[in-house]
Amino acid sequence: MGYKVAVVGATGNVGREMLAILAERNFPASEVVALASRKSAGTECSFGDKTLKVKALDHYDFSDVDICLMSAGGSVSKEWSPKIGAQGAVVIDNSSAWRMDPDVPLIVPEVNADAVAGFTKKNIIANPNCSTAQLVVALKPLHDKAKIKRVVVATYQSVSGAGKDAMDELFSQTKSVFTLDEVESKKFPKRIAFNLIPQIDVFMEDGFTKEEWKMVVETKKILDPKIKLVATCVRVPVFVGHSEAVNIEFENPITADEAREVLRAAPGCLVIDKHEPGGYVTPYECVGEDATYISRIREDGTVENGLEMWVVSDNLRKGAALNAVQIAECLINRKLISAKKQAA
Ligand code: 2RA
Repeated sequence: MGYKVAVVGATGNVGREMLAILAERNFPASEVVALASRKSAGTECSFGDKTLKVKALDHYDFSDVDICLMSAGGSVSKEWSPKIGAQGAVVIDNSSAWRMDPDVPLIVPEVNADAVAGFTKKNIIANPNCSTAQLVVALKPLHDKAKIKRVVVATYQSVSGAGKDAMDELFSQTKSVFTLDEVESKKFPKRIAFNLIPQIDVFMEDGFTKEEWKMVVETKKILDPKIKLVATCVRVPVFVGHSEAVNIEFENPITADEAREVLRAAPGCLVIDKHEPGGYVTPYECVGEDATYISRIREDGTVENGLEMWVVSDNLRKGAALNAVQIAECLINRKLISAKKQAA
């Protein structure tokens, strides 16, 4: 028995990663279809060692599709996820369109897998923002151990979070700097090569950006609404891999050693934390990996029950595509969906 899986947005950074991860993990698919806009229809994309012909979303019949992994942006999801869900396919959406909808579960399997059962209301499950996903994977074991009161996080987010064109811009700007050509910025408000931009997404009334707001509201929905969180999200000239400097205040005491111990045992976490040059993870090393890496764990003596840590993960994988595939696996493992077309 296999599941028919559709990947919508198959030609984007995350869509391509979804296809790669479905193949890598031998997902029990009877068929995988790659869908994208009419402009991309007819192009080819990889699915493991196979090549798929990209089909146009706008006339596709989802009536025999079991699972739809969607990474095509919020407006496409707003229009298409209800239609696809109404045809009986479970939509796992990577955009922000449905994350705060009370009838749509927002899921990171290592953190709140039980909530996935709520998908039946709209047949839609939301994937969190990439910077939220890696954060809650690291916070969850610590919250269970010593109850988190407040989190202050600064993120250092790679350009792949802004799409393929943004990666191309970093590449061309970096070259231009060396050839003294004019450095122009289209995908970012200012030049990104050898620079840092303290703005991801649009500014809100209160001076925070939407990316920073997402980290607050999504962490509350996934982990615990009582946790106070404030974020500063920064774009950095790195192609793939988001990094986060995290400061945590707990209700109860917890030492750095105790934190290291619970993190080492926690699902999805990999602690690399030696007090020596190179004894920590950098974005360069996380690319292509599934883990949420935690380094630089240390007590913060400036507050009661304080802790500092460094969290790094591949934003295209755990931050998006891997988490979506893991949600699909969770549905199957918990027997919450069955394949429409049983094996003959
Ligand atoms: C970014 N988290 O990094 C946002 C969306 N992927 O641009």
